[in-house]
Amino acid sequence: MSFRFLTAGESHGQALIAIVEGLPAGVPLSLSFIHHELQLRKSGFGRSHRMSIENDAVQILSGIKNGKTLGFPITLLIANKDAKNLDHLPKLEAPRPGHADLVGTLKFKHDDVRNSLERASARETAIRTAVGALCQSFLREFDISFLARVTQIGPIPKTPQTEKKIKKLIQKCQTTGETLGGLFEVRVKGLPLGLGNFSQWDLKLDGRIAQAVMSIPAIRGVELGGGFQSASLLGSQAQDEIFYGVENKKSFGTFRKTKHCGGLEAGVTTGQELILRAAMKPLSTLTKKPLKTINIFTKNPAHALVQRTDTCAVPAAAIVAKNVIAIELTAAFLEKFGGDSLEEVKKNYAHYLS
Ligand code: EPS
Repeated sequence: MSFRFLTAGESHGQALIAIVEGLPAGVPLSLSFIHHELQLRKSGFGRSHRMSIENDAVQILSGIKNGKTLGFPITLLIANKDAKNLDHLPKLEAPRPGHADLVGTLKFKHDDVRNSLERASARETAIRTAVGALCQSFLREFDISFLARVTQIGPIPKTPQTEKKIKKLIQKCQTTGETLGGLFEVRVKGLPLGLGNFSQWDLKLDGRIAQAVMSIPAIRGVELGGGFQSASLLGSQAQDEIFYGVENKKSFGTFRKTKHCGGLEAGVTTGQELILRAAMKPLSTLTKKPLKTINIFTKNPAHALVQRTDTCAVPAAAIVAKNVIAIELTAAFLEKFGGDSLEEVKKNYAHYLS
């Protein structure tokens, strides 16, 4: 059975839901780890007031018994504390540039910009983070571990020395109603050589990971390893030369002295660390100086609608990225080593590495 999942829910609907299928039976899952990831997603300076309203407590409605997966569909639910009766809210007419507002309203022939805004909201990433946390728990059984960190906020590189400067910039933007983007990095250690497949374009793991990260609202760029900088290097400088002779079963004893390829060659993991960086644009709700738009009914010029927003959500996006990458890696791992029970998957894995 292949690994797959779906999410449902609106930002101010009753709940966010995911159904996750294809995790083998016997995977230990800790609710507190899922909550830990969800709390990380809510954290970071510059987040909106919504973060203090929601507790993001996950309920597991199916597929888990005594803290272990049963091998059946797992249903996760996060109730929205800020749920509203969406039938009775005033209609929104002025789509924000840069959000789903305009394209969603015209595409679905809605008469209310709110409809698309509700589903396209980054609130959906809460339930995807919960799915990713399940996947991280599965991958941990194979000593695969994840790290996410913010490397830049707005124009300021993030170092211990610049933290105060960044905080000040975010505070200034909070007062002026501006928003800030930034850069983050995700690293994954312990991956075996051989996840992903170049025999078809859509099986290539670099593409699948990039798509997952690009699907996070406001992500505008993704790079692996040397990424965009490698464009200015010579061929002799931009590859990771191959050596042999390390005690690393996961790479069959091969190793590299450089990290240009970011842990993937031809869409297949090499057994080195996976290194991904992404760029997030500033969010498009500007609370004090709304952008120019049109009224969808009159077609007259208007100011874009204003609603609660984050001033800066880059730390949250980094956590979400870590988790959506965990989802793609889990899918690829199960494609290669899949079985109905964790024991079976572990046997397949051990056999491959031996
Ligand atoms: C978010 C929930 C949203 C926003 C934010 C992220 O909640 P609300 O709309 O009630 O404030 O705070 O989403 C956006 C800024 C966006 O543009 O989508 C969350 O849970 O991450």
